Amino acid sequence: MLKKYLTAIAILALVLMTASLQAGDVKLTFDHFYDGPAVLDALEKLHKGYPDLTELRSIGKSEEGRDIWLFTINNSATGKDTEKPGIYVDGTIHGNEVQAAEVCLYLAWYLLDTYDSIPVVKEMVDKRAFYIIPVVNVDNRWRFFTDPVSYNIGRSARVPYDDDRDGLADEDAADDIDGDGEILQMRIKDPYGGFKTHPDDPRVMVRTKPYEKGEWRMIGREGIDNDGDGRLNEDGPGYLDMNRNYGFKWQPPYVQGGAGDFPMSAKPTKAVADFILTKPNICFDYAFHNSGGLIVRGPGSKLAGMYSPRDVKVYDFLGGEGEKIIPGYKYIIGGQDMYTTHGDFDEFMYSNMGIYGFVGELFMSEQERYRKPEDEPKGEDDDHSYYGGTPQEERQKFNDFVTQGIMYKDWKKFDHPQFGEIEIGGWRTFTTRIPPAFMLPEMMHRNASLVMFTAKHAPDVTLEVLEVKDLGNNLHRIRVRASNPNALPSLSNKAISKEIVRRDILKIKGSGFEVVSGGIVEDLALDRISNVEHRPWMIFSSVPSFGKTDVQWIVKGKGKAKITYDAIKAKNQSLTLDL
Ligand SMILES: [Ca+2]
Ligand SMILES: [Ca+2]
Ligand SMILES: [Ca+2]
Ligand SMILES: [Ca+2]
Ligand SMILES: [Zn+2]
Repeated sequence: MLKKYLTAIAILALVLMTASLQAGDVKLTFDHFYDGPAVLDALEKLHKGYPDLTELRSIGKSEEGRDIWLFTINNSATGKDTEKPGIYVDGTIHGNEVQAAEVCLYLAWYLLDTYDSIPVVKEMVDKRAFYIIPVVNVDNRWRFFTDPVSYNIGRSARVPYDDDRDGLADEDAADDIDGDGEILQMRIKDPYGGFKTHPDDPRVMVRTKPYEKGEWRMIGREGIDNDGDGRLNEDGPGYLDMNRNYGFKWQPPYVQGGAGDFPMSAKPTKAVADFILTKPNICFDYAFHNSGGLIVRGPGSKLAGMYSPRDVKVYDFLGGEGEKIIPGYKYIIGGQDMYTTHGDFDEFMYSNMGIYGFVGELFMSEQERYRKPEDEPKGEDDDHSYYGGTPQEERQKFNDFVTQGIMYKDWKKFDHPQFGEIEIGGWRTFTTRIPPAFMLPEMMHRNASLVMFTAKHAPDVTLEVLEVKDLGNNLHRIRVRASNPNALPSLSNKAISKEIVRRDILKIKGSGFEVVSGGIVEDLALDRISNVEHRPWMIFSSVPSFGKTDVQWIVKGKGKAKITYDAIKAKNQSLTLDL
């Protein structure tokens, strides 16, 4: 009777356990943007829905006192997070690059929602730890939804900074002078202003030829000269660019704009770096930004030097596959194909921490086209006449016929306190670096899929016995192989060469025998061994990308031997054998 009762309890417990892991329990939709409170609400829902697989905690506070939320996905039933390869993913270090947070939320939701239904996802969640920070710049992403802003306002941390060195900090930001809740553009009638109205579309201005008289002058972002210094909007909140504030070869603001007063001076920068230091198992990171449709790797500057060919091979494999997973995105080298950056997160992760990583530049303006592929025009990237190679009048057609005109605000007269009669209008806040909401789901799924692809390629090391050979005289030769079928090695070449992380340890232990020698098998066929000089039972090494490391021990005596593989960034393994 008691037995029956206990069985019933066990079954009930099992039912309750599986109930908390039921897929599809948490309904999140991805056809819109999540504002500040909605991001936290989504994370809380996911945590509540999958308490056994997730953890939600704050890693610190921002300048304005907002929490920076870390969402960890780890199945504790299959081990502690730090015992598994870790994948770090973040978004929105630049507060205006909002959709980066949605990609992070989507990734978290997808991994949990399909845990039961897609075997590959279950395996990935069971074997990896995911550390996801959807919003690093919590202050300015929050404000992107509450304050009047434009698509290019809010990149900075909320650290006051005197940009124009007049002794005042943040005294002249852009202003929503017409009170419509957005910061748009201002133009004023001026025959010498360099722009004229497009003959087919009065919203569009085109540059005048040098000998031509024009009609308009662009006066910049909506605003007034708040401090009366004769300059407009010259000193908005910040500027401290957290992605120039990290510690690897940090350069002062006169070399690197936005670098801040010293490395890690912004609170979120420091909080993220401190967190990374607590998770040495992280083997790959993905940081989402906009825009450009890019998969970017370092080096970001010449100061970082060349990356080793071994590491470049790993990057090239993942980046090459990434271009197929996200059609249209290009895999590039930041400092070479884009522009030089000092003190960025990606370089910190690779050069200081020895961790591979990509920057994902979301959004391709080319997708907002209104033409047939054979009619591709060739334009330069000029905000006024062209954007992303697309003439502005074509972009307007996309706006009119594909988004029903919500992307653009028509020019409207306004009496400016300093300029007199002007006009305000232009591309609205959720455009230009941000896609219309209907284009979000595919972008999120494909980018999350590339993260999952790299996660699958985290090191999975297995041990096998190649040989136990009786050499006579009570001696045995043991050869063991540690192999890795995935693209990420157990340690990057950077981590090994700079001794950032201790190497993997292959160890033989037991009683009744003595380890006479031990070493790495350089060539199995030629019997070429690099023997270790001291403590031959313990061999420091690593397991390469798509490869193996063979080790050999010669032992004297008999008994049971336990062979272990102990790694920082791969799961530990062990096997036993009888001698
Ligand atoms: Ca100032
Ligand atoms: Ca406005
Ligand atoms: Ca000023
Ligand atoms: Ca001013
Ligand atoms: Zn960015």
